Amino acid sequence: MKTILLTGFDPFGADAVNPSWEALTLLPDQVEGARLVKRRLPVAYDRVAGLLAQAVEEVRPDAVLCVGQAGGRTGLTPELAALNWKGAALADNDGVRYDGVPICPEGPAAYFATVPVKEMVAAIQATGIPAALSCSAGAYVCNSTLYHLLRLLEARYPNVEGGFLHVPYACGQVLGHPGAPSLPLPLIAAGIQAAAVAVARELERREAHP
Ligand code: PCA
Repeated sequence: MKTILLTGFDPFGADAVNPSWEALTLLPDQVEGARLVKRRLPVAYDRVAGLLAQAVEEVRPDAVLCVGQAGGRTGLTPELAALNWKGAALADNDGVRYDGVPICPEGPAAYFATVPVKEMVAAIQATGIPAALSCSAGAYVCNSTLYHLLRLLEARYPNVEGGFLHVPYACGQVLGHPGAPSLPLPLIAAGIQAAAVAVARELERREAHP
């Protein structure tokens, strides 16, 4: 049985909840082909790398899929890559703000996700939930999280797949964001589950045909 580490985030900005974590609490601990281990991360540029490294060391997963909120998106969006860049008008939950600087001055310009992003999109869409490939994770904490994750996996766990899935607002949040698109939380959870199953299938395929 494969193990997939799924992470979600604390709420940030003006929101009282973060659908990435709320949805993970609705997921079972096991899906077709994989055990799911869930962890919650702070929205903190300077702490996510250490916490992720700790979680990977402890869980020893076969794949890591981080999940975060992307308010304004209409569907679930696996991220293609992480850029070596951080900067946003909004400070993180520790009060840290970056103005557009490299995440890791000695690191590469970008890392591609190593989870099967196109298969994840297809698997989510097959459940009737909107999904599309995203070519930019932005420049806030989620992009930094994916960059740190992929850098860690490349250096220390080259057989572990890594990726990121952004999810839209959950319906309950849109009173605070008039006109913004949203999905019911159970559908966001079902989409994340479909993506995790696609990752598990890929892990099995890779094992059968290395
Ligand atoms: N979304 C933010 C950070 C935490 C989250 O859930 C982002 O997209 O960077």
